[in-house]
Amino acid sequence: MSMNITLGREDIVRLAERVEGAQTRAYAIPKLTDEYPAMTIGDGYAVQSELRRRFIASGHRLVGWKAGLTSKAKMQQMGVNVPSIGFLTDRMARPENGAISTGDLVHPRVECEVAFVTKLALSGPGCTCEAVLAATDYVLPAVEIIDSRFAGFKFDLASVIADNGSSARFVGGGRARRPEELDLRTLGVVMERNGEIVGTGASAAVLGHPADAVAMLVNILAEIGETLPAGSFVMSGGITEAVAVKPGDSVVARFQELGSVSMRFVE
Ligand code: 0L1
Ligand code: MG
Repeated sequence: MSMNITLGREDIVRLAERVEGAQTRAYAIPKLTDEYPAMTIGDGYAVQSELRRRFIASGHRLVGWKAGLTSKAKMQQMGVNVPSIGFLTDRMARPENGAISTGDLVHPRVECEVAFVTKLALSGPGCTCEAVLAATDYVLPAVEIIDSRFAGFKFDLASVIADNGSSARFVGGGRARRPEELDLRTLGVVMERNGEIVGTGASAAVLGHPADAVAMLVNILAEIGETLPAGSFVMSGGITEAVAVKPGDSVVARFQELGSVSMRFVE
């Protein structure tokens, strides 16, 4: 890792256990910097990597990665100024049109994202938008269900990275399309909750181009000593602000050219 890690191994493991407990038993915890005020972004990724190691050791399969906090709207909403990444496992995937339980989540929110599925491996540093597009098999519309484990969604970047970028669930759907058939910068997106429009946006909200967000993700992966294998599922970041959901809500994300993704939330 080329990031600045200040925490010792014991603290990293302790914090990963704390985040894992909050994620798997769905309870809110204070942000980690309350106890470790000098925690760096590198420390956040060290805790996230330990969390990933623990999940994989207990049988979860890594299926891809997510870019987070990639739009101005999200950075403003959350009071941070640098994007982040998190990992995705098979246990977080939910089928399209399905019922998603909220009993095992703290305070879920939904965001519309363009997802990429890769056919070639990518590695940084120096990964570019063009390299991402050349390595992409197809893109599809997706909804990320984020669920910060921090009380009141109050956190800073180091804490949210340790909490795996608030990753909780994700749903891919709609129509898979080849990236060269579309202008990925200008796709319009509408988010509906119970038939009411609760968010609108254009895919350019994500760092100007969703593939730029994926390139950024690959470059951060290089900093933590990882690469993106072929066959990865990558979410490029929320296009609209995140919207809270509760049991009884149904959500439809409509993407121009890519179709829609639906789900409902239950106890
Ligand atoms: O995917 C995201 O942009 C979420 C980043 C983490 C911040 C949050 O919990 O909203
Ligand atoms: Mg997201």
